[in-house]
Amino acid sequence: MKTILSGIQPSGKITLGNYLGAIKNFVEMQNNADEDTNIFIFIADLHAITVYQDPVELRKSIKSLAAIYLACGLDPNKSTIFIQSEVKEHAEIGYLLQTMTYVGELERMTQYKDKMQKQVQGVSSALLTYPVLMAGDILLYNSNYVPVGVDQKQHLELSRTLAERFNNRYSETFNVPEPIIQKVGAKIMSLQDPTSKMSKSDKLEKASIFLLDDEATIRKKIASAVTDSEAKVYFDQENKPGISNLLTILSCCTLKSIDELVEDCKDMNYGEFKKIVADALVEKLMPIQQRYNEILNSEELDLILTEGAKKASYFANKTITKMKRKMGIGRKQ
Ligand code: AQP
Repeated sequence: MKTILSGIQPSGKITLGNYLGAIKNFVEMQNNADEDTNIFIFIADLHAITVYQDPVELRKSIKSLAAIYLACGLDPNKSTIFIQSEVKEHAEIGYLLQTMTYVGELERMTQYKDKMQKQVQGVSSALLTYPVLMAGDILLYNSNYVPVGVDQKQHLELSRTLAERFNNRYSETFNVPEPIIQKVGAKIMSLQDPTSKMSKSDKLEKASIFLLDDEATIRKKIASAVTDSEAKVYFDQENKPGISNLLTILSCCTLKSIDELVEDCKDMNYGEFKKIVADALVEKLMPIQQRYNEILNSEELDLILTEGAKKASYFANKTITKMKRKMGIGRKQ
């Protein structure tokens, strides 16, 4: 039996980066998985509150992300889809693992340092301990594989360390999880600053394509994407980050290789090239949006989430009971 697990935070509007770097990958893995594979995909609401979220907006974002998962092709008959906070063992394992994590291991995390810099006041302690909660998410289901974007690699490394530490300190309990990072699309960049990652929390609206952006907005954002002055389409991450990012997006949407696309687009000016990218995005995202609108207010969505939480809780409870027994806390069960 193999287990695959991943999740996304409902911390804002889901971006094209979240889709190409994560959700699209979840769906492919689900569709290629054999009968012997258990897949858990969750909505990481406990992670989202490491920075303040407006409660009304957060609740809307949770439901919206669930509908996006389904609209993108996650199938509740093949994947267990649930909300993290509805499986109470996530918070519990987070604490158990904190007791085995060193402060220094957390203070070195790049994402923590970045977010610290952006937030001048009121940095919560949960922002520091977030990677332990993430390790807990992974170990709770004894996951073997975790599909993530490249920005999560360092956090996944901590999950591996903690799995090994628990196994060595107590006895063999956890698989040591491996990240699955796809070759193209693992880091979609901001359209306005193509040297930094496209992010939900980017304050600049036109830096990100959101999965639910309408056609006109998508076209406008691609048209205003930052490029360079050379006016020649080819891939060079270092010297042409804007064009390289658009080529990556086009490759993910069309499933053509970057080399093939460079050949197709080499005689185009940037205006023509951007139109091709926008067309491909519209073609990819419009059917997803149509399904999203059908699913969002359906009763089915709630039923799927209730069923998912029930199934996830069953596995999570088994792990927590085993951990407590090995750690010597509570009464022996
Ligand atoms: N730009 C990106 N390119 C490729 N993959 C990405 N991911 C995020 N941005 C990109 C992947 O999406 C998954 C879910 O991410 P998350 O919501 O748990 O946290 P994040 O990485 O912090 O995402 P954001 O969009 O940057 O959110 P905020 O702004 O709230 O911090 C992960 O697998 C991630 O790699």
